[in-house]
Amino acid sequence: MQNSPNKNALIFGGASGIGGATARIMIEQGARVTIADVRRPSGWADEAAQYVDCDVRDPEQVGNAVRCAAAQAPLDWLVYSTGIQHYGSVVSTPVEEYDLVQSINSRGAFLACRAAIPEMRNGGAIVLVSSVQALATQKGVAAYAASKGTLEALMRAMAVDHAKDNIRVNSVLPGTVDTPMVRSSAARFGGTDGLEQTLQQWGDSHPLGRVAHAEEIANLIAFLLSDKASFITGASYRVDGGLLAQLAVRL
Ligand code: BMA
Repeated sequence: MQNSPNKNALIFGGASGIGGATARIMIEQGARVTIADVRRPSGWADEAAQYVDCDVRDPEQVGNAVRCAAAQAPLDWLVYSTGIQHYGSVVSTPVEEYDLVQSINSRGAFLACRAAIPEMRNGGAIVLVSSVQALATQKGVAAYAASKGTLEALMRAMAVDHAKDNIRVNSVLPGTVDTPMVRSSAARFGGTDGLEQTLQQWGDSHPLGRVAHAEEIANLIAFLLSDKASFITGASYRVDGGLLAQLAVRL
């Protein structure tokens, strides 16, 4: 499906998970794809995408990733899908851990957009991968929820500031998705043996009765980036299997 042959895309966190699924779709569409991540994608994207080693905590490395992506053509699409999850309340979260979650989940998005927007010389589109936890949350994820709330506010601010540059900025709010991040969380709670069972339990809390596949989020990201979404900016979209539509009250 070569319907975006001339697009130049940069995906932070594009080696796996939601970012990885997004990279695959873009490659299939014929876009030029750069993946910025701390680890190489395993196998599939080796030839199809340019890989840049990038720790999003470091402005230099983020700037380098943007420079590599924009070296041959202006940037059209930016996806920020880098994220980690830590558990704890405000009281039990060590300050260093709070800072770490913020710097990877939201400060990195600030750095990425700060470097990338000036390279979107023909306009473009940005999608930030947030979470339903920007809107409603569960116990013990204070730092993570705060970082995702920050992403939402950042998304709106950039949409307003850069509409004049013909740059659209939106976010997606996934529920529970089968990604390496969620699998490592599930292993923490269910142990390696109970991992699948824990994932299923988490899936059960979504009205559709399962966790999402990363592609189901990536499809929305691809739409929001595409010209089909040309009048959409400053908006966030839940992809959560009905999770936030449901009250916990049981009849
Ligand atoms: C995601 C992650 C998952 C969680 C889901 C729904 O962003 O935090 O671990 O299951 O939200 O709360």
